[in-house]
Amino acid sequence: MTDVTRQDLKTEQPINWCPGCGNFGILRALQDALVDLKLPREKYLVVTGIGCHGKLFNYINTNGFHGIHGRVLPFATGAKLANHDLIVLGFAGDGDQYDEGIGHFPHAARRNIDVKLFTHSNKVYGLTTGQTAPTSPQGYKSKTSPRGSIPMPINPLVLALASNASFVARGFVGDVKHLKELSKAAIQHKGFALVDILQVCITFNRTQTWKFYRDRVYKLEEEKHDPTDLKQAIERSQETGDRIPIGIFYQKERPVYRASLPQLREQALVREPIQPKGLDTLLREFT
Ligand SMILES: Cc1ncc(C[n+]2csc(CCOP(=O)(O)OP(=O)(O)O)c2C)c(N)n1
Ligand SMILES: [Mg+2]
Repeated sequence: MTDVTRQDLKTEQPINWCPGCGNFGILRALQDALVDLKLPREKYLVVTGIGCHGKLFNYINTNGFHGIHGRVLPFATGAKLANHDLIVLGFAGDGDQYDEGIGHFPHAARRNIDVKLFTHSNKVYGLTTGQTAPTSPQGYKSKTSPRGSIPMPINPLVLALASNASFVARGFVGDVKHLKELSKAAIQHKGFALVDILQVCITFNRTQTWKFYRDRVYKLEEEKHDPTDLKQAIERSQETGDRIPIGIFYQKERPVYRASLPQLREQALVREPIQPKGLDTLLREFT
C-alpha cells in the first residue's frame, strides 16, 4: 500500500480542454479512484486513442501510451500480455472505439482480456470539430449530417453484453463520485471491463447537454437492479429516451485470457530471461 496523492498524479501540462468539457470529470474520477486504491502509480498504464479524450494521457502522471486512432484495445492488450503485472487502463473516444476501432471491441470482451476500457461517449467527433459519431442518435444534426443522422446509433453496452463482457457499466461526468466508484470497481474486476461514460461536449454537441443528462439519468443501484442477471442487464441497457440508467449493468467473473496460456502462468513475459542462444539456433535455420 502506498499513499498516492492527487498532486502526485498531476502533470505540468496545461489542460486545454474547453472550459466546461465533460473530460474534466473523467480525469478527476480517475485521479480520485487511483488515490483511493493506494497502489503505486507505476503500477498503472494509461493507453489513449486520438481525439480530445486522448489528451488525458498528458494530464495523468502514470505510465502512458498515446496510441493511434481506434487502436486503444490492441495496444492495451499487447501491453497486458507482455506485462500482466501492470494494471492497464484504456481511454478511447466514441468515434475512436465504436467507429475506427470497433472490430477490436467484441474480441477483447469475449477473450476476457484483463484491461479496463473507459469510453468517452460525447456522441460526436470532438477533436475534428463536431462530425456525427457512431453513437450519435438518429436524427442528430451536424456538419456531416445536416439533415439529421440516418442510421441507428451503436449501443456500446448491448454490444459488450452480446460479446460476453464480464463487466459492463455506464457512468456520467455530472456525477464524479459515482464515476469514481465505477472506475474503482472496473479496476478491481478481474477481466475485461467496460465503463461507457456519458460525456458532455459543450462546444459541438448542443443536444446531449449537461441538462439533458441531469434530467434523465438515474442509478441502477437505487432500483434494485441485479448485476448478475444478464437478461436484466440487456433490458436495462436498451432503455433510452426519458430515463437513462447509470451504474453496473452486469458483472460476472470468469477466467482471464492469459490464465489459459501456460507460458504466462508463472510470471510476466517481460520478466522471463531472454535466451539469445536459442534465438541464434532459430535464426540459423533460416540462413
Ligand atoms: C486513422 C485515422 N482516421 C482519422 C483520423 C482523424 N481523427 C482524429 S481525431 C478524430 C475523431 C475523434 O473523435 P472521438 O474518437 O469521438 O474523440 P473525441 O475527440 O470526441 O474525444 C478523427 C476522425 C485519424 N487521426 N486517424
Ligand atoms: Mg467523441
